[in-house]
Amino acid sequence: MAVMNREKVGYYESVNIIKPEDAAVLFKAEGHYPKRLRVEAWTSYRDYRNRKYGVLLKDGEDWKSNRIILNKEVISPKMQGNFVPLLDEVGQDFVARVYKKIERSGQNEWTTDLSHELFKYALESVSHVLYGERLGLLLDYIDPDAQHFIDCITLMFKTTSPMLYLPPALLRHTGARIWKDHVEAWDGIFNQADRCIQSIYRQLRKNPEASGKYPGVLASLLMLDKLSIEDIKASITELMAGGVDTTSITLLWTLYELARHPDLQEEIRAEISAARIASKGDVVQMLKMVPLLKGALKETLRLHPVAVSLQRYITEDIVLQNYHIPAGTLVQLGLYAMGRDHRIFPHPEQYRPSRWLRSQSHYFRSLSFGFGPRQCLGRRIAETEMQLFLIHMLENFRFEKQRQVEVRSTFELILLPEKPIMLTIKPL
Ligand code: HEM
Ligand code: 2DC
Repeated sequence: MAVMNREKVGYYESVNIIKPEDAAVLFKAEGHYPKRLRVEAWTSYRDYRNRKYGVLLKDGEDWKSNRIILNKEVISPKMQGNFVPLLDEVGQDFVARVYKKIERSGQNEWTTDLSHELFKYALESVSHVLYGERLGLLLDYIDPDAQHFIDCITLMFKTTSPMLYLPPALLRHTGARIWKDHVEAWDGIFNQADRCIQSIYRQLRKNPEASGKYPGVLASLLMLDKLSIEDIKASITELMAGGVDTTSITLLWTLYELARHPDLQEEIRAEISAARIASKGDVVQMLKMVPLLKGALKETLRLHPVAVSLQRYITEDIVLQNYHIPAGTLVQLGLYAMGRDHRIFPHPEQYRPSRWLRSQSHYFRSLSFGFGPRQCLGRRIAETEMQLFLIHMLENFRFEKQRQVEVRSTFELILLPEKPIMLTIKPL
């Protein structure tokens, strides 16, 4: 396999790399306003509907000034303490829901494709953090609007990928189905997010004094009064939409791997039990005592990354493998390829969370959430939400898989399992 190559896909040209040493050079040359590949379908929709770009789609100084304010409320370690109780509550409710499903099955176990339940868990979690309120998605009755929102996100991703290679402007003018579906999907996403945002906004106007309780990201941003309402809306919508398929699919892959590795599942369960006892009810403390669990999530994302690649337009000339690459070039780091390269990860086909423990060097190898100031804004929420989910689930259930068939990934803008993953869940 070539270590580096130039390619022209559709209408953009890029240099592709996979080695950690090259990644280090790339990220040193990303400049003050790191810029990734522009997803034209997403910007076209906003231009078409006259909606503002959020932090995902902004660039330059506008991106930086918004991102700095959002960082404080969304990704700073200080916020972890506020998010933990909110996410912990959702995790507990999910466990209760699984017990109910097991009871109803009448067989003391539940065999299922968990993906739809996980979508609801993820949306409930991110909404609790953003709005400080529960949507109630883990109850028996599902709000059709919430279900529609979830379906719209899936459709939005699915319709984006063909448009990476066909200019949306062209599709729009020829009235193509794919563009229409894409617009419908984003309309559904924005309508639902607008409803949630409006409801919090009205409550805040009626009852402006702080109650002492953490009010959620949206209310914090509104009270801070440093971003315009339109900027806040745009980024909150992106956070809400970005918070569903990403974490739910990663959790599904993790349960799949743990079901295939029962001894490892037991080892992580033991780590969790010990951490539960040692932390004496302090959940924030507990999260600092589960390195193998965190390694499992990194290992899942190594083999099953959400983003197939990271990209940057470099702002200065660089040299990679003796090739001179001029400023302005789009450089793509193949995350999926890197995660499966034996020169970078010995025995890459093996799921081995222990390779992420402190004893080893991880120099530019842990890049699933991107890197630097442009890395995933939802990272802290995602990590906390996934860790708490696995803690609660492993404390209560054992996960098994019927046949040992390899499930591969398919590309629908993000990487997804190519077929349903069936798991059997049993009470411990
Ligand atoms: C950006 C991965 C979950 C919101 C990104 C990027 C990656 C990524 C690779 C690009 C980073 C870069 O270019 O360096 C993931 C993974 C997730 C996850 C692996 C979970 C397993 C989430 C969640 C949210 C979210 C839960 C929202 C709560 C965003 C946003 C950006 C982003 C807003 C754009 C940030 C910017 O451009 O400044 N994510 N993500 N992500 N993600 Fe995530
Ligand atoms: C897809 O060639 C493949 O986190 C393209 O939560 C290059 C590319 C560009 C941007 C990447 C995208 C890929 C995959 C999905 C990512 C996206 C940036 C953010 C987005 C990685 C690698 C994602 C899933 C966000 C989505 C938020 C949105 C729904 C509001």
